[in-house]
Amino acid sequence: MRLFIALPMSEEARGAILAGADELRAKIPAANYSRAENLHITLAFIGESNRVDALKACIDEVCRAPFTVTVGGSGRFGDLVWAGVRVSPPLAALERRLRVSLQRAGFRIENRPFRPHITIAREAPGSLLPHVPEVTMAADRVLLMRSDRQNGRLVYTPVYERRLTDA
Ligand code: 2AM
Repeated sequence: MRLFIALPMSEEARGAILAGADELRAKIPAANYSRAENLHITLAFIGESNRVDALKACIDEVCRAPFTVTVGGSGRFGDLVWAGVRVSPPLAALERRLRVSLQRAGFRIENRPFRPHITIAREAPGSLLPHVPEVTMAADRVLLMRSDRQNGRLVYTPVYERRLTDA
């Protein structure tokens, strides 16, 4: 199965991003918009794997105290439009611990710089960007997600959830 590890959105952050998506949809209706329930921040892309227990162990090993994440603003990777995520020290540290742990466990994780984002739309040509208000949310859960294409739609299903706790 196709897997990735992500932080979920708070409802307030989801609302801010959907407002940006609606603004963009009015101008670029033909783009491929992320469904509301699919919005997330990817921490690590695993790709095809069935090593779920090893992935759970990596997640358990790297999760520490909860922190906050600020989302807002927007940008593009070509035709992909994203909402921004501020890179704070605890977010960068979590991503780095996770990458190291996954690589040690034998997963092939690319060493590209971490550019956290929330994909709003794919196949959105041009240079228009939506306004996405700034929202600060709690990062208190890490999810192992499975990605499937069902009838042409991307469906993400949580496989494992780990809470970030002070304990
Ligand atoms: P994207 O939204 O910028 O495409 C599930 O595919 C998640 O993993 C998406 O958030 C996707 O980012 C991210 N991802 C990172 N690297 C990927 C890759 N090589 N192929 C597919 N998705 C990738």
